[in-house]
Amino acid sequence: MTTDLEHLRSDLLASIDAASGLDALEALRVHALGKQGAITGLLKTLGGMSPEERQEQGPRIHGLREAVTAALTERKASLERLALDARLASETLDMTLPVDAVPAGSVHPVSQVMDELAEIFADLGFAVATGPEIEDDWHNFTALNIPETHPARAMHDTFYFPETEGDARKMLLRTHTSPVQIRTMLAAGGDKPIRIIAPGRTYRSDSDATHTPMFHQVEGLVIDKGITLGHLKWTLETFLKAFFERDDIVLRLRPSYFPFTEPSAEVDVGFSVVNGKRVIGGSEGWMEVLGSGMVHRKVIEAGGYDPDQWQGFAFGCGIDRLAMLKYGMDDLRAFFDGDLRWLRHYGFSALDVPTLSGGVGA
Ligand code: 2NM
Repeated sequence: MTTDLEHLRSDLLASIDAASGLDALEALRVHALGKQGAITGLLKTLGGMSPEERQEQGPRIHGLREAVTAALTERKASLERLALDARLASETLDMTLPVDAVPAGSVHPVSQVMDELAEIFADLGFAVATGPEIEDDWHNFTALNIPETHPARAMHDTFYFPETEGDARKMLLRTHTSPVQIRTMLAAGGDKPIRIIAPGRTYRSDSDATHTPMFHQVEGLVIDKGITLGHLKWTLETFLKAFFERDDIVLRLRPSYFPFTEPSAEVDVGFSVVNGKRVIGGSEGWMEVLGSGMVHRKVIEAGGYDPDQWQGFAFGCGIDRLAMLKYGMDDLRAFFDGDLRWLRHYGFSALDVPTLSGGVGA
């Protein structure tokens, strides 16, 4: 019996040591300690022994079980270590591989322009703010001085969600990024200045050669004490010069109407004609590119600020249109077709990070 146990022990320990993998090791565990296992069988014989015999064999069999259990645990850990090492060795990435060996995707012009906007406005002290695309009508309309009966609500061709039980709020796809400005003001708590741009997707039920149901907008908001139209005009002029990378940018502010600003101004920019195409800069004609104005006191109030102390200006424009003007694309619908030939032609390299020193359209 003693030599049988010794044999079993040395056989099992040798097999465990030699186990080639985790599956082989598991098979050994079942062979030794499973329901029908050799050691399990030995443990069962203890019941039929005389007390003296049990006193002698018990510790031996239990000792064997413990030794085999420990060997299994140790071998399992070392096999797992080996497997991990092998995986790490096979999954290494060669960081020195030249990037042109990798098939290149490209950055969509809309993404490129968004990066350029963030870069230019960061230089003027603006942070980028974002918010939900699914909004409620308070943040999208009411807070922006567009009440239920206001014709602008109808003008926005809003995509509404079906009403859900238990939710008094009307939910919709935001028709502009302005709700982000409201959320930013409310989060700021009414006692500190704000400088943000809010770029992102917006939605209106409108589809023709110059409108897609989803389009991209950027809006800007400055809230501070003593803000005037002069700040607005300088900011937009500085932005447009940086964005179009020309110094001969001429602005014309034309009185207009938006419910959320008072006074409101449409911003026209001078263009010239090069090879039959309009390009921004010069003064052969005017092109409307932005809407803007001084934030309406009701909107300042809805944002949790005291309009007798805090003023602000805001502006908005279409990113898709900005991209078309800057990069000479003339079909808006091609933007969202996902045609690889178009993307290869108009896309930007992921490595061309826009910087002011290198040119934002580098
Ligand atoms: C525009 C034109 C004029 C605008 C106003 C606001 C807010 F939230 F501050 F009131 N955000 N954006 C604004 C003003 C947008 O887009 C054509």
